[in-house]
Amino acid sequence: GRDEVLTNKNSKIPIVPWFPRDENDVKSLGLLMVVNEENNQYHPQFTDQEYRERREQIAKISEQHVFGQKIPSIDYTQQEEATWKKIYSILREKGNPLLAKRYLKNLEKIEKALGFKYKVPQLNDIDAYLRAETGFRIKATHGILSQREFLNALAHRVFCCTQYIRHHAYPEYSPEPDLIHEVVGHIPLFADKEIADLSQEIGILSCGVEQKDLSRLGTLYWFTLEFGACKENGQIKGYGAGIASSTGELDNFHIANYEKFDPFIHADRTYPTQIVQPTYLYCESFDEVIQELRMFGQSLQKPFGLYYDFVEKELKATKVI
Ligand code: NLE
Ligand code: FE2
Repeated sequence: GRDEVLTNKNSKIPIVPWFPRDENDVKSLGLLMVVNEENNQYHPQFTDQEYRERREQIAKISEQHVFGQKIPSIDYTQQEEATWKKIYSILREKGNPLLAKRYLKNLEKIEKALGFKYKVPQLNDIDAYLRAETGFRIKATHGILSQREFLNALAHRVFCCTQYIRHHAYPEYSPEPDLIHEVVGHIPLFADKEIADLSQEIGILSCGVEQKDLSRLGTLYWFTLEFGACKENGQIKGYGAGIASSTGELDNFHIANYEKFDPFIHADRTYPTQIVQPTYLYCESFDEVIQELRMFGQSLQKPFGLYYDFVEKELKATKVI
């Protein structure tokens, strides 16, 4: 049975950290949220009290979303609508020459379907779009999650997604994920079948893994799906969500350093989370990104293998040592 995989039969002590096994477990994700202590003290997003109150108001609504039920709509203010419109059009303009084709192609498709140019999209509509395209689903959350929860959710093809919008006075760069980052950055990637599958694979690897390897997986997620680049016709293009969602990051992308991605080296590298990236890691092609991450995944030691059962919608163990 289920418990035997997770617990030592004699002692009933879990042999691996808890992870969501089924749809019901997914509902409880987001409760461990840890506050990022590195928060940039000078950014208006953390210093403006009026902004903080509005952010909390939306975060409360998101927190109450029960996975599987309709995601609550947010009545965005005129100022929030204006921030979205302004930054969206700049992102499109600056992103076009710098971002990977497979990202741009998906963004254009969603943009048309959901009218990104004209208004702030609602998560419930995006959820419906993603479900139809790749079977990815959205769970609304109130802020940045622990690495474990965020990655574990991916194992169930669930993307935990914030709904508040970055500060209007400095929309070029948000020091924490916000709706613009999630929607403009991540959604086009989850709408891509291969990237959706890769995300789920990383998620499955993260389930039950010990803390050190979890943090290495989180770092690799950062250097690929958040800030990764790959060559396209000999030129390095960005495909990571954090590049695509920030005009500050796009401006930096021209002048930053590039290094060839090697998961066995870069899994232990540190990176800034409150300022633009000093270095972007690239692969020769997107296929190479997938291959490299798979190779790394195979090197991880876990007491059992896991696969996702699409019919029963739960994770099942393959081998128990
Ligand atoms: N720095 C990103 C942006 O401005 O869109 C958000 C945080 C990404 C981890
Ligand atoms: Fe992100």
